[in-house]
Amino acid sequence: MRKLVAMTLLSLTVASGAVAQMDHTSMDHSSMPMAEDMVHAPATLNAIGDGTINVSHGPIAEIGWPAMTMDMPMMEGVTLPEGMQPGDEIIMMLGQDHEGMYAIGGVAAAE
Ligand SMILES: [Cu+2]
Repeated sequence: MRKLVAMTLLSLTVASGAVAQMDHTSMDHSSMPMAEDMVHAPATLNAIGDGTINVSHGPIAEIGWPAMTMDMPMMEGVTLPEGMQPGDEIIMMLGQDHEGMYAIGGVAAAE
């Protein structure tokens, strides 16, 4: 329990440091967006590629996308949860890169 509290305090410290950095006028737009800024959308995982995943998703109103099946690039360093495989229902977290292109910043198993 004591360890958990210490870890929570550490992550709060890191988070507030990140916020201070984001407020800076020379903000680096190529940095990975924070999870809470991402659009969360349910999808079916069809195939796992090299740095991409193929998904079928419904309409995503937040970003004006219709339902489609597509290859989505994954942001650098993003990996799938252990044991995830084609056919699984997922929640994809979409963020924009510095050119405004959407890419996957995180994947979670759908509940
Ligand atoms: Cu799509």
